[in-house]
Formats: sequence, C-alpha cells, structure tokens
Amino acid sequence: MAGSRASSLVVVAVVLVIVIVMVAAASVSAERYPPLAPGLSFDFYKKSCPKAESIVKDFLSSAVKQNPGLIPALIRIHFHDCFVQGCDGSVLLDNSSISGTSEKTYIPNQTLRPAAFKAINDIRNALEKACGRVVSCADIAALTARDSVQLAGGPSYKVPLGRRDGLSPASETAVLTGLPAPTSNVTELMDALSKIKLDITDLVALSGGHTVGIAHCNSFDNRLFPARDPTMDQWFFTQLNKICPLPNTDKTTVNDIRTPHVFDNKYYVDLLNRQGLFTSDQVLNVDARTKDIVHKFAVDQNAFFDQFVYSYVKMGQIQVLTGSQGQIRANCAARNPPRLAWSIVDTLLLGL
Ligand code: HEM
Ligand SMILES: *[C@@H]1O[C@H](CO)[C@@H](O)[C@H](O)[C@H]1NC(C)=O
Ligand SMILES: *[C@@H]1O[C@H](CO)[C@@H](O)[C@H](O)[C@H]1NC(C)=O
Ligand SMILES: CC(=O)N[C@H]1CO[C@H](CO)[C@@H](O)[C@@H]1O
Repeated sequence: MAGSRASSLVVVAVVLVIVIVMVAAASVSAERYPPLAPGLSFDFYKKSCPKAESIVKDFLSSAVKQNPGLIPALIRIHFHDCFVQGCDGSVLLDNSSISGTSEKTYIPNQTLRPAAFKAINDIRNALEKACGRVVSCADIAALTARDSVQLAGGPSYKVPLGRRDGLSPASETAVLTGLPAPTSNVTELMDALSKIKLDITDLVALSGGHTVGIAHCNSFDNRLFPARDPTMDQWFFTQLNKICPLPNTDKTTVNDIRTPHVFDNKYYVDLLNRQGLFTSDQVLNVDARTKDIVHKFAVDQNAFFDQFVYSYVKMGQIQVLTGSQGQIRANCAARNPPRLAWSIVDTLLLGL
C-alpha cells in the first residue's frame, strides 16, 4: 500500500519535471524577426506610454468575450492595411472628413467587420486618456492583430512600433491591385506580393491567417459553379454546395473546417485533404513552388508559427510612415482637421 503510494508519487514527480522542462524549453525557444524598418523599435512607447501594450491587450481580451468575431476581423484588417499603401492606418478611414472615397467602399473591404473598426477606435480613446495622443492607429492595428493571434491560441511575439498614420486613403485601383482576389493562382498571388517585397514562403505562411474566420459564398463559389473544381474534395464540395446552392448566395462558412476558431496549423492539413476554401488557398498545395512548404507546415506547427511571426512582422513594416511623417490621429476613422496656423500659412503660400 505505502509502496504503491510512494511509486505513484515518484511518477507524479517525474511527470512534473518533464512538464517543467518542456515549458522552459518552449519559453527559451528563440523567436526570429526580420530586420526592423528605420524608425520602428520594439520599445517605442516605453517612455511616452509604458502601459500601451497592456491597455490594448486588456481591452481586447474582454472585448472578444462579447464578440469572438473580433479576432479574425482584426487579423484581416492589419493585412488589408499593410498590403495597400503600407501600414499607415488608411484602411481605417471613413468617407467623412477625407478628400476622396474611403478604402472601405471597395469590394475587398466590404466584408471587413465594423465592430473591429470600433474596437480599434475605442482602444485609441483609452490610450489617449492614459498617455495623451501618442499611439498611432496603425500601431493599434498591428497590436490588436498580434493579440488576436495569441488569444486564438497562436504564437505570441513582439511588434515593432512607431508607425505614423497616413493622411489619405488609397485609390480604388491601389486597393484592387494590392489585394489579390481569392480566385488567384500562385503566379497572380506572387505578382501582388513581390511588389511589396514578400516572397513565396511569406505567401504560404501568411495565407495561414485563414486558420480562423469566415467567408461569404461569392468568395469561393467560383469553385462550385458551373461544376466542382477538380482540386476540391467531393465530400467538401457537397457540404459547401448545401450552404451555397446557387451562385452568390448570401451565406458564410468557416475558412478552416477542422478547427475554425483556433489559430493552429490545421489550415494546411485542410489543404492536404483538398479542403482549402478559396482557389488562392488550394493552389498552394498544387503549385510546385509552394507544395513542400504547405506540407512542412501541416506536419510541424512550430515551423508554421515561427514563419508566420517572421512574415507577419515583415508584412507589418511595409512602407511605414515614421518620424515626422503623417500624423497621430485623434480619431482612427478620420484625418485630423488642419490646424488654424497651418491653414493661414497655406493661404499665404497660395497667395504668392
Ligand atoms: C494571400 C492572399 C489572400 C487572399 C486572396 C485572401 C482572401 C480572403 C477572402 C476572399 C476572405 C473572405 C471575405 C468574405 O467573403 O467575407 C478572407 C478572409 C480572411 N482573411 Fe484573407 N486573403 C489573403 C490573405 C490573408 C492574410 C495575409 C491574412 C492574415 C494573415 C488573412 C486573414 C484573413 C482572415 C482572418 C479572414 C476572416 C475574416 C473574418 O472572419 O472577418 N488573409 N480572405
Ligand atoms: C463613400 O463615398 C462614395 C462616394 O464618394 C460612395 O460611393 C461610397 O458608398 C461611400 N462608402 C461608404 C463606406 O460609405
Ligand atoms: C495563372 O493565371 C493566369 C491568368 O490569369 C494564367 O495566364 C497562368 O497560366 C496561370 N498560371 C498558373 C501557374 O496556373
Ligand atoms: C466596414 C465597412 O465600412 N463596410 C462598407 C463596405 O462598403 C459598403 C458600400 O459599398 C458599405 O455599405 C459598408 O458599410
């Protein structure tokens, strides 16, 4: 009796030691970051707003309890911001108080969720209360994307900060050429990515963002009508056809059929099983240039997490405004009103 108790204690102790060693190994695993863009740093707000990151995280942790859909929405907003005219918060602008039309008007942006724009602005207000107007909306978009990845079970990582907010939205052409369509093949995807210095490994890793979130029928029904895309699994086709019986049905389905709400590597397992949702997803397991990377991420989640962090941080530094460029917005949805002094200078200069 006493002997078996002692031996079970030994077992418990051994298991504990193993767990401690594993946790320690995980926490010392070196994170890999791309070179930082000039003007950005990991501790940008250390003096001016030391609590910035915890304010963002605390706000978001409680907001996602009310609305878990914020997670995929915020992961996608940072991507749309960065792919079009750089990570300058221009995707956040509304029609009002800008000259021109908001990026949100154009087709790829029509499915960005309004609640996520509101969360970014609410966080901005909380940050201004704590520190004054020092944290940019573009940085908030990067931080909320990072925290969303982690809240969904993905990797945690550091975000380079110091982005400034842009003054104007991108044009319709810039939005449509910057954001590839879900019907794209690898050549078309790489045409868009190479313009912003992202490579084929970045393409495969960043597409892993589709491990969470939803899509509307018209984003993938090119693969259902007039007939099943032959690269799509028959069972998966039947399921999707029930949701979208006709072209353009106004319904949604999950991007990752295995674990739709968890940030993990199952998206790549979907691809191996011919159950990727968009053409732009499934082609990654067909094209010879990307197939091996898909396979590697499907069998090794750590390899995916490592590369996702590297590529997402790289993406987060595309064409950033820094230093005295741009501005720090007082409202993420609007450019600051011009200051009186400057409008007088403008008038004088125009008068010359
Ligand atoms: C590589 C090219 C990409 C294409 C063609 C693409 C296309 C799309 C499309 C069409 C949707 C669904 C829109 C709808 O029907 O509602 C979507 C959703 C989504 N995308 Fe992408 N995407 C790409 C890259 C990315 C990247 C780089 C990320 C982030 C790392 C990302 C994250 C997401 C997320 C999280 C959703 C779900 C949004 C939600 O549930 O609100 N995508 N994407
Ligand atoms: C923004 O304004 C344009 C016209 O300039 C209009 O077509 C568009 O629907 C508006 N978009 C939003 C999101 O209100
Ligand atoms: C990709 O699509 C383009 C047309 O949009 C086509 O010319 C090209 O052959 C396709 N490439 C591959 C690798 O399928
Ligand atoms: C989030 C957002 O602003 N979405 C807009 C996309 O564009 C349509 C009009 O084209 C608006 O109705 C949506 O509000």
